[in-house]
This record gives sequence, C-alpha cells and structure tokens, in this order.
Amino acid sequence: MPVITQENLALVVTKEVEQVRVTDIHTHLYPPNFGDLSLYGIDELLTYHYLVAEFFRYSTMDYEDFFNLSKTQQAELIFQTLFLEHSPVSEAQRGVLTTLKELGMDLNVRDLRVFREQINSIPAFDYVDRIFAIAGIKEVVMTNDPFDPKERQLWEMKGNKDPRFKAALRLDVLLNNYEKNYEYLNQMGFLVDKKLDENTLTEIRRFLRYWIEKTNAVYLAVSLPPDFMVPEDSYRSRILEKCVLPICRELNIPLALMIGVRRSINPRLGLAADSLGKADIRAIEYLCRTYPENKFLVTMLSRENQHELVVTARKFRNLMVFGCWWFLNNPMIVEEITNMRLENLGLSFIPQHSDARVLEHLIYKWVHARKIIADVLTKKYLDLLESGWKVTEEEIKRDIEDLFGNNFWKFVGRNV
Ligand code: FIX
Ligand code: ZN
Repeated sequence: MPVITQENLALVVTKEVEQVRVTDIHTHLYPPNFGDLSLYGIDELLTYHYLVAEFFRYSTMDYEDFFNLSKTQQAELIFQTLFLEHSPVSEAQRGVLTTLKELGMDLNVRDLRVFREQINSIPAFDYVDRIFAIAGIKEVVMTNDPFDPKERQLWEMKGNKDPRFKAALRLDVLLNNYEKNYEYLNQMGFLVDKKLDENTLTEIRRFLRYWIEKTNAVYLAVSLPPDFMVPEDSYRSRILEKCVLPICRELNIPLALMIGVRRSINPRLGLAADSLGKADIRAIEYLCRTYPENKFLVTMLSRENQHELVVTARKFRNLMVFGCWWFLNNPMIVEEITNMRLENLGLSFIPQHSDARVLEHLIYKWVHARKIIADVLTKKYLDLLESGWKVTEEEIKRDIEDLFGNNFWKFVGRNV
C-alpha cells in the first residue's frame, strides 16, 4: 500500500472508484428471462425518453407521426437529428457516445447501421455479463410493478432466477391512484373496497406481504408528486400510514420515497412527458419523526430540495439520502449535490443510482458518475492531507466501497 501524498492521491482515488463494483440501487432493468421487458441494443438506447424529448427540441415533426414509426425508424431519425445535424453535447447524447466507445466501437464511423450490426454480433447469452463487467456492476435493483399485467404474469409464471437482479416493489398505483384501481386488487384476489374500512386495510397488507415474498423485494418504493403531504385526509396518506409503514416494520424493509415528479405535463410526449416541482420537506420530517422504527430511502427531483434534504438527514438516522435522480443526473448538478452531501453527511449517503432503462445505460451512467465522484472525493481527501491527517489506501477503499454499495446494504439490514 503506497503512502498517500498530494501527488498520488488523485490516482489512488480514481483507481479505487473505477475498480469498485457497484450496487445500483434504482434501475428499470429486468433479468433476461423477463423477455421483452428486458431492453437492450442501439435502437433502445437511441429511443430513450430523455433523447425523444431532446429530438423534439429540434424537430417540427408531428408527435403522433413519430410515435407511429417503428423503433428502428425512430432511432434513425434521432441519430440523424441529434448526432449528425447537431453536435451531441447534452448529457444523454454524450451518454450514447460513451456507451459506444466503451463497447469498443469506432465513433468516427458515424453510421448507425454499422453500430447496430456490431452490437448485434455480440453473443446474446453472455451479453448481460459483458455489460455488467464493462460497467463494473455487482448487482442492480429493479422497479417491479405488481399492477403491470405483463410483469405480474412473469412473476407468477417464471419468477426471477438471476441473483444479480434484486426486486423493489413499486407502489405508485396503490398509493397515488387507489380510487381508480382498487377493483384491480379485487381481480387479483384481494377483497378490498373503495372505502378504506378495516377489512380493506387488512387485505391491502396481505397484498403487500404476498408481493414482497413473491419478489423477495429489498425495499418498497413509490414516486410522488411535489404536493406529497402526510398526514392528510387522502387515500395515499391513509394507505401509507395504515398499511405500507406497518408492513415495512413487520418485515424490516425500507420504503423508498422518490419525491417531486409531475407526471405527463405534455401528454403528447409519452414516456418523456414528465416534469418536476419543489416538494415540501415537512412530509419527510413527519415520517422520520413519527416512525423511528421505519427506514426511509429518499431522493428528491428538484435541485431546490437538495439542501433541506441533507439537513433533514442530519436529524434522522432512519433517513438515507440516495442518488441524483433523472433531471439532476447532469455533471454540474451531480458535482454540486455530491459536494453538499459530503460536507453535511460525511460518507453516510448513497451518491448515485443509474435509473437505467436499457441494459447498456449502465455503462455511461456509471462511467460519468464515477468520474465526478472521484474528482469530488479527491478534493475532500486533499483537504484532509493539508490539515495534516494521513489517509491510507485501505481507508480510501473502505470509504468508496461504503458509498457504492455497503451503505445501502447496511441500511437495508440484510444481504440477499
Ligand atoms: O419514476 C421513476 O422511477 C423515474 O425514474 C422514471 O419513471 C423516469 O421515467 C426515468 O426513467 C428517469 O430516469
Ligand atoms: Zn426510475
């Protein structure tokens, strides 16, 4: 182990950050045996909803006409518009370049058909292994929606056989839209009523237990609008306090709150239609204070919420801050937020998740994140050296392993 000096510090930190195998705590990936739910390949990469939104910044094409095209045609249009007619400087555009480069492609070819052929020629059977290896991923946590008929059927018929894919049970439909979907629960065999009477609450708890057990979920999760408030007189607040939190306590499982999304502000954009807003931190304060036996993983979508979120985490040890979510996953904002978290919370947070929807997203999301986190960490260790505090390579490795995986597993309280 070398003595860490101001001269070799950056090299050591960068090496450790590049080598650490990541637990990616929030993705939209699925194991290969989930068939067409599991997305991969250049056409999926190019039709990522981040890029669809950016395509319409330049194109005057009718939204419907675009969405009526085949995936390949959409990908061709996006490649032409975002990569050939303009330089691909946005974070999502640059992400495609990083991905292709790491897959060994010659970017100067600039020919989508060639990229497609080269990617398709990689043998399918070890594709996941290969992408995980390039991205340095140990395991990913999925987003599993028991209200999605296709996904539900896969869990009922096949289940997940790949231990690198961990489940997280997504409760958006249950919590954000109960009144429109309760009959769906009845069809699944849970005898609930629109009115949240005692019997209904018992059945909702049975539904949660059933799905946690079936998926072996490592946490429950919900995305929430900026006006999320608890306690309040709403289905969401009552189901949360009377069903979700008690089950989390009973089974010792955290609840992830992903707060600040405003869905479908321009519905014509499909999956790309969502936006954000600043939320009220008092909902998190209430939950952490009232339910000290519950564990909350929290990420917030608005940049304006980040400072109060870290301050709140200083007050509650049952609150684990995670990730720079979605519109925050830009280098300038990731750098700012990571600095803020280190300065307020030390190393007791989870700096990033990928939100990958397409398998290869793991590559660019983590190449970009690792670079920023390594740079920010290097400056923090430099401050320590300048104050006369010596750090060893082992300590740096330990800290980095905590940030990229161990903090999550310690918080979850089990390693599955
Ligand atoms: O709700 C979520 O988990 C969001 O991350 C996604 O729904 C969103 O579309 C996304 O992919 C953001 O990165
Ligand atoms: Zn997500």
